[in-house]
Amino acid sequence: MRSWKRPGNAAKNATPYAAVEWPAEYYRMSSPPPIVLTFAGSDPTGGAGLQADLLTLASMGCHPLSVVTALTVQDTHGVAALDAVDAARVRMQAERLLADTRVDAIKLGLLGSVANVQVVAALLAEHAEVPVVLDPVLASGRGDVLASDEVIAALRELIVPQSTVVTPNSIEARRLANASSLAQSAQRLVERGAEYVLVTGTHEPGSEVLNTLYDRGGVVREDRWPRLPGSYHGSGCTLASAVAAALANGLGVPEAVRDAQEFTWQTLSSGFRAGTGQLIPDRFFWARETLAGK
Ligand code: PXL
Repeated sequence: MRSWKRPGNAAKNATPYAAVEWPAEYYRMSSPPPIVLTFAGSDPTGGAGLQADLLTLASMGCHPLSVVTALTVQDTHGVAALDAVDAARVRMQAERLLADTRVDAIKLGLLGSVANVQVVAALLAEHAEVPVVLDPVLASGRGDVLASDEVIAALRELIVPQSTVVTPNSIEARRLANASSLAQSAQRLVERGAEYVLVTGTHEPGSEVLNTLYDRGGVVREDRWPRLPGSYHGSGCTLASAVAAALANGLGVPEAVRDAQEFTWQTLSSGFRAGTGQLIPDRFFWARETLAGK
């Protein structure tokens, strides 16, 4: 297993962080970092949503640009309120950034309304060369509803066809594709135009979590992970952002998916209790490990 540690760099060994190796492709000390644009809802807990994306992208050596699509009120127990940002404001935020800054990958999380989905779809069409990772946020891991049937239909029709990788959990895969088996769900999403579909298996039974990457030809890779005992807030956002970060760092999709799973599993196994509810994934586990001399 690849270890996620801060880059070894002899010139920087004076800092307490610098003792260990980091995969070179994730951290180029002398060139500007890859840039990833995320469209996401704010989660004030820092567990999921926009804040999860920013932490993950930064930890994986990218500079994050962000467009806020929704505001939530929540704690580590659940979502108390959700308001979509006005679609014209979403468009303005994104247009300013895209006119000014090169973007190496785009990550989509909670979009909040059909109008926002339409705005994002139009922007993607104008920037078709940029890889797109779609996390189809339909509900939180705890079951809070985060997308209406109309939003789900709009994602299916307008965003899935423009996605490089869609990263549904098994519940989202079935709902997004209107299918019962996971393989059939993935196939339908690919038929709709998604290049790859990564279905995660956290919600399926078993002592291991099976994540499966599909493309037009069927299964591309299967990865099994020991099931962790905790309940985590933000694992899906972390995984999708990690895929986007790895793509922005120049990896192909199967390799990006492998590294993203490994990164995410480590954030979960280092998860911590911030509030009294779900655990928060530690996107900077490697910095704390290094500081602790592990
Ligand atoms: O975990 C999905 C998710 C995404 N985005 C926001 C969220 C959540 C889950 O609660 O609040 C803003």
